[in-house]
Amino acid sequence: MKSITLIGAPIEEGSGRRGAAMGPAALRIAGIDTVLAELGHTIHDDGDIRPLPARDLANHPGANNLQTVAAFARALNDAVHDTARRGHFPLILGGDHALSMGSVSGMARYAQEVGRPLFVLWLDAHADFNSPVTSPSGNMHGMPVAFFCGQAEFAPVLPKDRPLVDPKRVYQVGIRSVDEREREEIAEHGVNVYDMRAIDEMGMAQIMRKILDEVRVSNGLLHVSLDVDFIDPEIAPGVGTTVPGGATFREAHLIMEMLCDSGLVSSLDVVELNPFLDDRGKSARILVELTASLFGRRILDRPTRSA
Ligand code: HAR
Ligand code: MN
Ligand code: MN
Ligand code: MN
Repeated sequence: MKSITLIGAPIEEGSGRRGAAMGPAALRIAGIDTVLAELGHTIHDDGDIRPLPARDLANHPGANNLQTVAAFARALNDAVHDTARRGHFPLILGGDHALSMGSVSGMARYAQEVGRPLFVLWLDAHADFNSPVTSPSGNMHGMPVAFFCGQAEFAPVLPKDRPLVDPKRVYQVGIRSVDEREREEIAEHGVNVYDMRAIDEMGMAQIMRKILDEVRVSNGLLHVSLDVDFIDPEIAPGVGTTVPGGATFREAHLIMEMLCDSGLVSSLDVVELNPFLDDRGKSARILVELTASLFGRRILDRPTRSA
């Protein structure tokens, strides 16, 4: 059983619209703490994080709301790192995906301290590998992966000498919307991308076994970042950037159960939920269900068959 610390990150300034700041509240209302407690875990809810002002940063034409985004990144970088060091599992309730600039950087710091490599499983329709130079929108929720890999160093958001994530240890699954220049960046830096076609051709189980094997042989930590738009918008409409053709309910559950069985997951972000766009709490409830599966809820008392 785990000690899980919930960290709310009500940020919406990284996305181009309002609403994601209500995400942490919606996840709590959907019962994320109760569900995890019922599975036998100990839950600590640290409430919503207080962003530290980032008035030292100048406005940047290619990075919308930089000061606010940086404020959340700084606060989360510290909170997630401290949580992991206390031996707790950080569960970050978003908030738009720009928050992963901070959460993943905090875990990278922790991983370095314990001498283990950090892997990232990025479940998303988008690659989020833009920088202020390549981004077509300037929205920073499209930039966190480039940021924590050290490929978007345009302003001192976090210390330059912080531990970075090796892009070759980033595994993206569910991808179906990538910008022109983002595509080149991903290829250049060796990010592992399993797009929807790969899922259709290989099947989710085979992809997950490959990824989990890589983490296991390296004795790595695995940070999971779950963007609502990874899931098909028919079943999870509560997100600002829906892309058709997403993961099914069954595929998403399979991932979570395999992650649980692996015992490798060190930290989790649940991001991009926009309750203002949701259909009667449907998306919030699905996210809570998926989180429960990652933390041990299962239908039958048997592990997923391997190989
Ligand atoms: N790639 C587009 C951009 O940079 C859209 C990014 C949208 N990102 C998210 N998170 N919603 O995955 O503007
Ligand atoms: Mn995303
Ligand atoms: Mn997305
Ligand atoms: Mn580059």
